Amino acid sequence: MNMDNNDNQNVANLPSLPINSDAFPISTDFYKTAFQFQQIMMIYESAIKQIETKLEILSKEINVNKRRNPIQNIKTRIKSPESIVQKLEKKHFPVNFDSMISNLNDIAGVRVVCPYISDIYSVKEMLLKQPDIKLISENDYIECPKTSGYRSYHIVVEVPVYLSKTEHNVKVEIQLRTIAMDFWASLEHQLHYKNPEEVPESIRRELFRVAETIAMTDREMEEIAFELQALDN
Ligand code: 0O2
Repeated sequence: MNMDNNDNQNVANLPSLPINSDAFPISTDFYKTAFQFQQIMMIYESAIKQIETKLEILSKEINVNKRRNPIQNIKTRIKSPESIVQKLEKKHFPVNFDSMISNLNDIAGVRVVCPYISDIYSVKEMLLKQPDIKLISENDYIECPKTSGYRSYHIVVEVPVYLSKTEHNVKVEIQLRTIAMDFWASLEHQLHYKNPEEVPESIRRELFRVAETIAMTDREMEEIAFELQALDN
């Protein structure tokens, strides 16, 4: 297959962009900034990969040894440029790369969904035991849920990323939750998390009540799992 021919065809088929190139000149500064941003994001993506692989290995090991999965699924995301700027502005930090790196802990995000509450704590312990993982902060929103009813275990860790010539300690925010907590948080996030002031108090109370019901169900499911485990032993 001739790659050049295909490339030419793609270029010919590109729709014309609704941009006036005189009004938006692509300067050398733009290229430098875009390149720098790309480099930084590549490092954050690598850090996410490291954490994801560590979690997958732990899950595999438990699956082989104990025939069960302590991790239901892992989702990862890099914060969008728009969200980065919004968060820096909201927190009154300067909007530049240095400020972004030192002030934001969740540019790289990993969400770990576990079947049971006890899995959250054991996965977290196993991960934090690893010598190249440094704990920066932790918030137990399971023991102390947020006023919204939100439950999850949050940790911010630093993991080394080795490039060809440099080494970087990169912050990654890890949110660990059960399937039930994830169900609630995902729907609640869509419903109103970004604009809480628009949500009537009655609906907030209702969402809080549902979060409590879900938390109770989580505990009951875990008790059933323990009882069944005891039967096996
Ligand atoms: P998104 O779109 O999910 O990324 P900070 O992270 O700096 O704002 P803090 O207090 O350290 O501040 O963070 P916190 O509250 O420990 O964790 C923030 C993240 O937790 C949020 O990220 C959400 O993902 C999640 N979260 C916190 N509270 C709620 C809640 O009430 N409902 C839901 N659904 N999610 C929540 P972002 O960046 O705000 O949003």
